[in-house]
Amino acid sequence: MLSIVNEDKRTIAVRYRICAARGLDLRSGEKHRICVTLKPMGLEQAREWLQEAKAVAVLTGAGISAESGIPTFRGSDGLWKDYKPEDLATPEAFARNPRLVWEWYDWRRQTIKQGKPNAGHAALVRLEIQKPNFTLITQNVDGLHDLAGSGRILKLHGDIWRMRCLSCGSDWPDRRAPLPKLPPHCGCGGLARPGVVWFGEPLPGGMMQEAEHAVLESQVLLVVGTSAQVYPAAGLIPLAKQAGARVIQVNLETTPFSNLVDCALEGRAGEILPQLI
Ligand code: BJW
Ligand code: ZN
Repeated sequence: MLSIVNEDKRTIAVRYRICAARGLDLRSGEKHRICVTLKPMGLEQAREWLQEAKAVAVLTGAGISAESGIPTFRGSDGLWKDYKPEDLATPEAFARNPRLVWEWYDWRRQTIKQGKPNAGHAALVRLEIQKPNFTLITQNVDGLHDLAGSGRILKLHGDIWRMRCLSCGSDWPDRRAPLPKLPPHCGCGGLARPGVVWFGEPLPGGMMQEAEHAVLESQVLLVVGTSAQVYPAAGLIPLAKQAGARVIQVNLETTPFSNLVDCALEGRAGEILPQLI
């Protein structure tokens, strides 16, 4: 708590401004954030572009679900801080030790199950209703866009709530968390794997082409909460620029495309998206 005893009015005013810039509320102590009053630069312009556009594509990443309590992958609190992708998110890792990989996915399914869609997911549902031509492309496997009520979703990296049999190839939904037995098996006796896309695996058939098609016909691409480091998903951003679309990025941090996009809004998706839409 900052002390304001014996300080003149001007000093107090300056302290308020510093606290406001850091997202802190001096009156109620440092821990209370006053996010609603902070408007990122360019928000009005971005809102106008979105309002005018008839065709809009949205690309989301783990950051949109962070405010629902679901860990992201990269960054100081990300999953890759404690786990190596090559130990858990590759077909080789699964072949080596399916039980270990399933333990990680079972833990993540339990975490995700506790999360609810947030104001960012809800804003994208409103945007879908407003636009005659709208495509939601997500790298997320958590299913929160479905729970929020989004319609058609291009899930580039699959769905953690689906399973696939390595023997007969059938795939089915399963929302149990925790799973009763690890690793899970198919009715045919074959070993089941999570219905997600690991490094080195192709994306679901035809889905990337659908995503590219949507981006190419959009006037605006809204990119939310992705570090834009994983391909081919990240390639949609320069593709949109090449095709002449406006690109609006919403992220807590800068990304490799911050200088390329038309507007990079820095802040939380759950706070910025409701102001934008
Ligand atoms: C907030 C926020 C808040 C926080 N508000 N913001 C070209 C160049 C180089 C490499 C390649 C290339 N093409 C392919 C590759 C290889 C590879 C790749 O990209 N590697 C790079 C890492 C170097 N790609 C692949 O292997 C892909 N497959 C492929 O290309 O196949 C080709 C092929 C063809 C034919 C036959 C065989 C193969 C597959 C990629 C699969 C990625 N899988 C994962 C795991 C999914 C399953 C699971 O969940 O376990 O997908 S990895 C992980 O990263 C996950 C994510 O979807 C993906 C992207 O992460 P995302 O969403 O960007 O999250 P973060 O954590 O990185 O970022 C979060 C962001 O949010 C941060 O910026 C924060 O600041 C921000 N944020 N809170 C707003 N509140
Ligand atoms: Zn089977």
